[in-house]
Amino acid sequence: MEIRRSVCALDCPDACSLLVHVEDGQATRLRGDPEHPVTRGFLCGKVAQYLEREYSPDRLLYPQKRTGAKGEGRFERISWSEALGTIAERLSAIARDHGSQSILPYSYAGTMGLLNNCGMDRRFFHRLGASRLDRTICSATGGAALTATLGLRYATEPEQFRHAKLILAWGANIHGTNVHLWPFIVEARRNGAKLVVIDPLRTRTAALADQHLAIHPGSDLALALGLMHVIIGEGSHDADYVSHYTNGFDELAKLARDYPPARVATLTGIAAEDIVQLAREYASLRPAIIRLNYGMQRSERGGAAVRAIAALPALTGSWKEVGGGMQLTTSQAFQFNTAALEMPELQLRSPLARQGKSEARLVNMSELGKVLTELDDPPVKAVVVYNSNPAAIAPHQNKVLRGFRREDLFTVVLEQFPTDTTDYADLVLPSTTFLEHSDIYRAYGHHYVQLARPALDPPGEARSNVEVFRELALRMGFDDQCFRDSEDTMIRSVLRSGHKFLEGITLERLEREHSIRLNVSAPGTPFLPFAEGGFGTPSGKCEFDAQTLAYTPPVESRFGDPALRERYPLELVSSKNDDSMNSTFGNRALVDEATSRLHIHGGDAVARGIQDGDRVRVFNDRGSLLLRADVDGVVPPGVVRVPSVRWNKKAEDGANANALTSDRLTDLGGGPALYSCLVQVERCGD
Ligand SMILES: Nc1nc2c(c(=O)[nH]1)N[C@H]1C(S)=C(S)[C@@H](COP(=O)(O)OP(=O)(O)OC[C@H]3O[C@@H](n4cnc5c(=O)[nH]c(N)nc54)[C@H](O)[C@@H]3O)O[C@H]1N2
Ligand SMILES: Nc1nc2c(c(=O)[nH]1)N[C@H]1C(S)=C(S)[C@@H](COP(=O)(O)OP(=O)(O)OC[C@H]3O[C@@H](n4cnc5c(=O)[nH]c(N)nc54)[C@H](O)[C@@H]3O)O[C@H]1N2
Ligand SMILES: [Mo]
Repeated sequence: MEIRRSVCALDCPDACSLLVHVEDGQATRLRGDPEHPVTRGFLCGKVAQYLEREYSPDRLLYPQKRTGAKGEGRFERISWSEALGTIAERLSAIARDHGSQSILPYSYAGTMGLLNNCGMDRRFFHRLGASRLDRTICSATGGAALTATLGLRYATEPEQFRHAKLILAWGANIHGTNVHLWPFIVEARRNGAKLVVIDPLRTRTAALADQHLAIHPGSDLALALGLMHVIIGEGSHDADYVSHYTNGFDELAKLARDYPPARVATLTGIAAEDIVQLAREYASLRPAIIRLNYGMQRSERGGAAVRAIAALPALTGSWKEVGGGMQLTTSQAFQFNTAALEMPELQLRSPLARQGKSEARLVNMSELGKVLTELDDPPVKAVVVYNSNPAAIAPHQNKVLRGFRREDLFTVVLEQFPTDTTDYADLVLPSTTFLEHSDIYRAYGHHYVQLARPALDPPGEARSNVEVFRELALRMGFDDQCFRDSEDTMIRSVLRSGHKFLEGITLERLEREHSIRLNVSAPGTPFLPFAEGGFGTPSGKCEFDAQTLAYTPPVESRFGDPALRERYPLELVSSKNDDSMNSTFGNRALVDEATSRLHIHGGDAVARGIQDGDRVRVFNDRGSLLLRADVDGVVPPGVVRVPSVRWNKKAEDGANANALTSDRLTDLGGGPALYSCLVQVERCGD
């Protein structure tokens, strides 16, 4: 038995360091590296089962071309040579006839590895002059909010949570989606810390907390302003920190005066005394830390909510304390040379240059339905999908699928599995998993750079994204040297940014050490990103910007558009399923079962004649969905939940929660307001 090393590439804050037990070339076991400071020797439920996925009989092994209608999923095997030749020919013809911007890449974070996520693919599409994709589907709203308020998407590291005395999990299902933070919280609680969860749902995390505040979806901005009302009103803010390192305090104090606890209680559904207590504890139980995750920013006012919450640690001076501050994402600390990896300047060698353009148009992935059915000048004529399953994960699914069914759309999908999206492809190319290719990894929940080499051989004829786009570039006749770069050349160039956080981190060192902490602070000392200001905003200060923070409820919410609410009185939260990863693992029966449930409150169920286990129809103007009712105390009155998302093709009605979600954008960053969604539910005979 040999132990090989790898890194979990799934789209998760934890980016775990893995040990792969291999016997006769076959992996027999996956383990979390016990020596990694954040992985700490254990894996989440889904990745512990990853070998089942790795060796699944459903894996795509060969290139295929479509033989049935779009959406039917009937294919026949072809050679790589035929597949790549056809793609090169079709893309060339489409670029010639409709302009290069009629070609659209569509990708997200199926793998977080830089080379396969945003490496050779970016170079290829830039050289082609294709439309650029604005990758907003997940974190754009929160990211834009942090940039506006803090200027840098830096965060308290997970290792410091053990020093906190108060931990707020705010729109963060830590135990479900970020379980490697949990042991640090357990340690803090052993030392007397209190854990408060602010979440509409009684998640795994909420059930394990000291206190659960079941907030109305989309009302976090009001709660943050209510906390400020109490903190500033009682003078428990840190006047010294505020005066040195922030801008706009007087306007913020004025705004907060309009949000007394009684008013905020009505807006949020949280009792006034709980709001006062939380504010007092946040200001006095020191250090206090906020683990914000992306849940709350998938709502119409999510950007302003994140801005207001990100102002709290500056208001109380919590950034000064070890175990204080806030974590939404650590991602920007990975100051890689992404320009060297992605090479946007290749657009100057594309057909765009002949039209006097230095870069292609930017197309928002969260509006894919509109993009495929309405976008003009030029319309999208070809879409190349990789690292994503848009037929399942993109909002306003019926519009998305109408787009994918267009006979005049040429669709290529690089995939490991026969997903809902591959069913619409003209050509499907089999992809390697992270256990089978080289890559370099960042994380969004810790500060370790990691390297992975292939631990296993690819099955059949699967190839990595890097290999496919390299080969396609050659077939298209792109003779630029960068399309001959090896993986190692790409890794070296991405590490060479000159930023002090990466100083001394080389491929050779990664080869020896596998995982290396960024130089965010001296070894053994905590990273305190904003202890002495140092914000990345133009002013260098934390920007409160009170004029952006007045609260209005989302259109699709209990206090939103009254006419809409009349027809669709329930708020749907289609948040993450604990034991899968977006649509990845949707082939598993257990996942399909969990993601086919509608959690509904007892009162709302009785009012509709619904009993636990009944078949129900959930619907709004955008679509309809058949599920099993689960009357189990997970949701408060007025809220329903579908753990997300299942594979449409596994369902009798061929749909999932995104048949209901809207493609309305949030207030910042162009992200999708997935969790601002009104629906109605009815009982449905068997
Ligand atoms: N098990 C598992 N882990 C995952 C994933 C997965 O699918 N499954 N997905 C990965 C990905 S892509 C991401 S981005 C991260 C996301 O990780 P999280 O952000 O933790 O995940 P979400 O489930 O989107 O949202 C977190 C919580 O926010 C709550 N929430 C929803 N609306 C509101 C609101 O208006 N206010 C408040 N306060 N809370 C609200 C939800 O009920 C949910 O419990 O997780 C990653 N990890
Ligand atoms: N209703 C609802 N919708 C949501 C969400 C929600 O909470 N609720 N969450 C949103 C969020 S936060 C996100 S991040 C998106 C996620 O949406 P996606 O990024 O589409 O994520 P997955 O559904 O996990 O699909 C990733 C696909 O990439 C493939 N893949 C993995 N590695 C590779 C590789 O190396 N090469 C290739 N070619 N393919 C690979 C996997 O097989 C998988 O099918 O969904 C969004 N949609
Ligand atoms: Mo995400």
